[in-house]
Amino acid sequence: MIPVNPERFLAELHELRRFGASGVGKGVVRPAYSKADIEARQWLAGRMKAAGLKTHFDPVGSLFGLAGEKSLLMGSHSDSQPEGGWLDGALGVMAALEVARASRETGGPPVSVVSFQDEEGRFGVTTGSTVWSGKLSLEAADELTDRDGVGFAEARASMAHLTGDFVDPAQFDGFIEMHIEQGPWLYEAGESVGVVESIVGIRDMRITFEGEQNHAGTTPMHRRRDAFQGLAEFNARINARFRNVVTPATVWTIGHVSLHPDAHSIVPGRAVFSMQWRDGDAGRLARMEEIIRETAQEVATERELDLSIGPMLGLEPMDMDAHLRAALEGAAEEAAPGRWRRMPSGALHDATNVARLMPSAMLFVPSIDGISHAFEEDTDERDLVAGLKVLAGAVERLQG
Ligand code: HGY
Ligand code: MN
Ligand code: MN
Repeated sequence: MIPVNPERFLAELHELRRFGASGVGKGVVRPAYSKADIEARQWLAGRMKAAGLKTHFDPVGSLFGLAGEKSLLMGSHSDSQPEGGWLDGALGVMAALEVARASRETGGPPVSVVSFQDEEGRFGVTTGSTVWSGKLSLEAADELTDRDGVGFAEARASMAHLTGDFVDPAQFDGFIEMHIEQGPWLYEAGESVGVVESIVGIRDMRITFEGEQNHAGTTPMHRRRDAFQGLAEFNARINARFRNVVTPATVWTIGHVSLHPDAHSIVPGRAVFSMQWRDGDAGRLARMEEIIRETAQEVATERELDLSIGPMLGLEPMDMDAHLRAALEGAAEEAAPGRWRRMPSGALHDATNVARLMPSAMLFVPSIDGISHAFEEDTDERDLVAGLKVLAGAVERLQG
């Protein structure tokens, strides 16, 4: 097997979490294009170079470590959520680097490494790999803004001194991404490896209700055009209407809400909120979209609110490649006999976008208590090392 070096891998993984360390547990604050993100990418480029890879930043700041010949691509992302864990994305990047380096050191198969930019969607949904895979043009991406109104073009300009052209995907013959599960199932079952069968689809949009800002003391309830009340009514109605459409695996989230002017004594005139939903079936996502649009319009009409709905971003449900999966399954059986499973991914990953370009697969390791997108995110280091060995074993099998 490719002789990976677990101590070196773990040491670098801990070094990476220094960039944007939150000071709470092992958490990080490393959103795309933040100072911490750019510094982390420059550090990562140094480690890739030291491993003998040719480094290249593409126009949006995704960082590649290229083997310089037809190679398997492995990696994930190194940007984080506004409050992120130390492993989400980072694990896949550092595991890929360790396998690529150990393989290179021992004359093994060529492996290239990638850290995609803005997988966490500060500006959209897996923005860097969505652009790289051609699903979103750079021009269209440049129109995106984050929740504070910062434009993607403006943000990525902060890396302009580092970036070059897009990397040609034809030099890769497949993609494998190692990632934490970010859910409870492996951890609760006491298993250490998950081989992903498919990744759910996602839809994401920003919705705005505009009413009338007014005095919270003198404005009678029946005369208000209260944007928050519109949001509250909308939320109650979609929860009721989704009941006969969804399954226990379907999820939907209003994770961002901004009320204007956000004051105790003022009836909110504007409510801007994110509406995100995910499911493994594209038809169900479409039916939920209809309910969302119809219900928003219905509430706006009833409450004399103006409604505006931003562009809908999304990715389709994606099956993982059977051949790559078989290599992961064989390696998992060898490294963790009886302690692995096939499973779906409820989280989105860059692998969804890369799978449109080449055969792709994913490998999960457990998340303690199923926690992720929180500073408390963590994984037992023995599971991190087991996952690394499965990754290396799969690369070996693919070469065979
Ligand atoms: O939201 C997701 O599924 C991913 O972690 N960005
Ligand atoms: Mn991730
Ligand atoms: Mn994430």
